[in-house]
Amino acid sequence: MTRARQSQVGWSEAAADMDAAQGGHAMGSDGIAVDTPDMSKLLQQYGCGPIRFTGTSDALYERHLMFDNVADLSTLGPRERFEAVARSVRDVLSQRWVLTEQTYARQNPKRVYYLSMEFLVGRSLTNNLLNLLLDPVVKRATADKGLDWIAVLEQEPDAGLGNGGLGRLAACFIDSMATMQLPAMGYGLRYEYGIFKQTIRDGWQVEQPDNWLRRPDPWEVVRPEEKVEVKLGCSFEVRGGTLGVIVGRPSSLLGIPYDRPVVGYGGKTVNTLRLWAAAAPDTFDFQAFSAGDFVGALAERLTAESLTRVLYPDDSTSMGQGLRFVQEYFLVACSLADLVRRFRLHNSDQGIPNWSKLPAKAAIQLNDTHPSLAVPELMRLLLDEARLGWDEAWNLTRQTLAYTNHTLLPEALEKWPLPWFALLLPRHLEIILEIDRRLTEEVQARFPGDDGRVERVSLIEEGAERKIRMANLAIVGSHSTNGVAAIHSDLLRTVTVKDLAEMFPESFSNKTNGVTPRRWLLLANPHLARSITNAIGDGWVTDLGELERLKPLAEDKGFRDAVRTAKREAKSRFADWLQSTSGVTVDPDTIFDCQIKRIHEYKRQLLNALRVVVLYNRLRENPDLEMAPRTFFFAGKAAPAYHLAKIIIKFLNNLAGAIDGDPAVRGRLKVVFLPEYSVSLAERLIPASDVSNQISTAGYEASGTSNMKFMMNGALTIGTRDGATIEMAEAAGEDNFFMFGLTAEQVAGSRSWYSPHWHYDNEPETRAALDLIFSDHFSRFEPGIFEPLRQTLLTGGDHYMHLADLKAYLEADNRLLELYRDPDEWARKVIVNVASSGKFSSDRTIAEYAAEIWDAKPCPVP
Ligand code: 26V
Repeated sequence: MTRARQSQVGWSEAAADMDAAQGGHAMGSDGIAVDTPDMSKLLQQYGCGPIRFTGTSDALYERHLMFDNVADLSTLGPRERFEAVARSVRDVLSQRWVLTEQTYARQNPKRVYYLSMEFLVGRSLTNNLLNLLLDPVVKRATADKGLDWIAVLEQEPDAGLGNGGLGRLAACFIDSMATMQLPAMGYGLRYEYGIFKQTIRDGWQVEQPDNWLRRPDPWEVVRPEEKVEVKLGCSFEVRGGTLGVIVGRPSSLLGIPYDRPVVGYGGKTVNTLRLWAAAAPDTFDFQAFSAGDFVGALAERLTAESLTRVLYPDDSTSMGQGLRFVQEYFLVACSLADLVRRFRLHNSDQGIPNWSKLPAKAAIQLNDTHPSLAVPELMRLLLDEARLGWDEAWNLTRQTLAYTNHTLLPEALEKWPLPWFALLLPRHLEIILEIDRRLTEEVQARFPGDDGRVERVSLIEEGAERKIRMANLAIVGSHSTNGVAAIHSDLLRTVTVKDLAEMFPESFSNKTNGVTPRRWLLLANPHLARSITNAIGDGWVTDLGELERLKPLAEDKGFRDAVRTAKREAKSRFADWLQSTSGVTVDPDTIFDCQIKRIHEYKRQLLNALRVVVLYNRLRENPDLEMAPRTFFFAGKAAPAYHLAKIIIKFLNNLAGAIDGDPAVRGRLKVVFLPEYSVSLAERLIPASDVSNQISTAGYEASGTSNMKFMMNGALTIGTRDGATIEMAEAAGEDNFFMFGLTAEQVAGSRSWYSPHWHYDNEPETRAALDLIFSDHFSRFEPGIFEPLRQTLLTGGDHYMHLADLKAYLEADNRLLELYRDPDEWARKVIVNVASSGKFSSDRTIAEYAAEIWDAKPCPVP
């Protein structure tokens, strides 16, 4: 027994006893011990030198376990152990975190501020360990000590502070910015309830609240001393249980910052994700209270505190949108107050801020229009507080702000009723109207007589209720507007906001999305990552272009075998996990064919389902048909008010049930709907996938990002020419992709004459599949429930053109199955795909933003 080991015997005996009693969930009594030589070296590197690490009884972990809980250790379970581990990791990174901010304060570089209503970060423990390079050390230590590491990791809830791609992109971006040592900060909201938990009951989606902060979150650091005040033009009160507005009586809210560390790979830079929580100001109306109006006195406090209670699902177009509007302003007001305070601190001469330096010291990126109130808010600060003239304020505002568009869907483009501005933000309305007046003047001067253009460019949409067009506001008020994939940026510029693009051509650019290879390859797929590193070294982790060097290895049998083995490993791992957590059995020797993303008509999960029904029909008709056995995985959440999306989920579940119950196809086809799609589920499933479905109606998916994750992880893509999938196919070569279907141009061009009925009448397999659905084959005990599918696919005109693409999809699918019969050829294509995925690292994307939009440079922390 080592000295360290001896020293901790005593206090930990009780824990060991408890572990034995729990039946083998043996928690090493010393948890993540810090007594190994590597560990102390690393700790020194992270600046933890002054803390004494003489033995495991001194270990951070043990101290946290004991003193944070002040409890008998034998009563503590995996949750407390997770918290203690996470707090220890936070301790390890904290000096580096402080040093990062000190460095920025000293060097005063231009800072990047990423404003986003969503940050879908998922779990942090494994990611932080990985980026701190502590992963191997901790693994060894926990293995030595018999800690049930998996059980500990499973205690961490996903931080689900986003709906989908837009929120996950923000999370990948802050990882890349920290890794690239950019002085950057994420600003968002600290929702108490993230995206709802999805369960499936009788095939239907049921939403449950995601109270992810029920237990204390070990990562966040609350900084009450940096609170900010946010002023609104009206007050709120609760009357008879409903929220009422008191017009003309201004009120204020407090924004309390909660900081989370963002550890760059290598642990050199630790940036901050600052999430704001709303609170009532520290005033209490004692007069009202003593007069007996207890409810009235508390109402304001309650309404203030509910502002950041929940993340809005992205379909809630009407219901409760007023609160969303205030949330957006709250994010903007808190973040701008905070960054302006920082600016003043570092850029003043004898207490007088040098405002002309603002664009040289701050780049503010608006993640979609959600934070586009930043335009009038920054104007307000510069006009009313800094007392600048309009022209100077306007130039500084435009030079500091930049806007990213993430969707062309008209129903997703934000427009807020003008009366809401009048009520809540009267000064902002004044500013917006003045921006609009000047804009109109400019359009009239440049395009005399073109009234249509004036109307289209205007920040105000006329109608029964006048509305502010937030995209127009963001474009006009910033120096840069970008889309997120080449095709998307082109459509944005030439169709969606054509007139504005003609006025400000130099503002428009493309920045194709990317994903962080740390989380999505190194962490999620250790087997493949190891094979890659064995082949080309580990430079790819921070320079994904290095993967290019794998290309020649497509001809190397040894490497093909390694890649195949890694995939098999990941599939078994997934199958075991699925079996143990849900009782569902899947066979890793079948093709894993996946479509995982939010459920939306334009993403066409229904097209995929139709493909499955056709294959099912083929097998029923011809039982001897040779067809490689397949498992089709679906996962995704439907926005709670999106009725048809929920029917699609029900259909997928019924399809799964009917196929499971049909002996004719048993062992050959299986459909699995995985509930509760999340970052963590994606991390499990993507490495195990053979086939990635990216089949949106061309022109509708701005970019997609799961497409990139699949490619990096050695899945082959079957997809339409949409979003970034186009660029992925270009990078790998179309012969290594399975592309099919109408192009965006063809979709737009055939709208007027397209008839889904034609396909029903003329394509026997299409017709048979639809007939089977409408015969209630998949709804025997619920006749008629899929009638809405007939409406959307047939009688309603099939807006998303499922039937137009079905035949081509099946042909591409055939080519894919043909390839599968030749394992060597399949492995070759997999390798070429992985090797060609380098472009889709978010490091590349961030390098482009930094160089072309922000003019931001790394600021290394010594
Ligand atoms: C919002 C709404 C709101 C109203 C109803 C329909 C609807 C549909 C979608 C959305 C989300 C819009 C923003 C968004 O999440 N865009 C996604 O951004 C990703 C990151 O750039 C990109 O990869 C996805 O293609 C894009 O859909």
